[in-house]
Amino acid sequence: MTLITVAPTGAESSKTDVPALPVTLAELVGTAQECEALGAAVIHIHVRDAEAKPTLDPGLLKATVDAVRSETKLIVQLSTGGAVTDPESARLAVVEAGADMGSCSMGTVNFGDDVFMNRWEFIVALHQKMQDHGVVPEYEIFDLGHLYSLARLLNKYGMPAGGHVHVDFVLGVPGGAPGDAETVIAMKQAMRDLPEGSTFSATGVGRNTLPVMLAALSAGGHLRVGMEDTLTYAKGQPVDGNMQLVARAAGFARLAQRPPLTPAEARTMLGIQAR
Ligand code: KMH
Ligand code: ZN
Repeated sequence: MTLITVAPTGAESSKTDVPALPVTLAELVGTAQECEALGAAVIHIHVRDAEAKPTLDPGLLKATVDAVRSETKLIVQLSTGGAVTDPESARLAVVEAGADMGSCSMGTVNFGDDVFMNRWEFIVALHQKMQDHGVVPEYEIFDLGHLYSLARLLNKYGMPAGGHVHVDFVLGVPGGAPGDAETVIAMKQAMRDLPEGSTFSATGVGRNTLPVMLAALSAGGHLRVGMEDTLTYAKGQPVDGNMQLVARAAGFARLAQRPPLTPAEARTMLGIQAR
């Protein structure tokens, strides 16, 4: 069975450049419903403000969690990564918005021309705050060393809420690990220091999406897809919407005889309490 996470918006693309990007609450909820119907079980959310700019405004985050909860059964995962410009204090406050899950990036990485900063002390604070609030992390892995940092984190500070470790390989970021089959396998092997039963999903940015998806499926991994990572469906063909990417992932998962997990099944796997 395959866990499909949809990351519909991200913080990097602008609505002007990408009109199909869901940026309003209504657009996000509509996308969530359609992606759930197609096989997504988790939604990784970045919120936008009235000008469609990325924001970590606590009120908007809470309203978004509530709306997606009331209209879908999806597991709601808020991004604590935000945008590269977001301060640590605002990123830590995301944990209080009432989501089921939060992302937890495991190290600093060059991010195109920017730097996505994740100091060790910040990672520890985020991990501990999620433990305190019962928020289940998805550990974001941009490079091989991030897996060794995660093993160190768990050894020193204990298991996450829910008692299950789930990581997401984000591959092909300019500055991070490449998005190819060899890297998926290398990262899977580097999970040997994590607790028994830990699971991984993988996403390839841009043109890396297909090799990473196929490698992850064949290696027993799960999938993250969406317009946060991929804006082109095929060479010269812009993505119509997140639904197209989820439908393709669900199709590949079925072909691999590992059909999509329902949100309820995904809750069991990830150690998230039923609602
Ligand atoms: N927007 C990136 C700077 C996350 O959501 O936790 C960070 C990111 C990772 O997207
Ligand atoms: Zn994100």
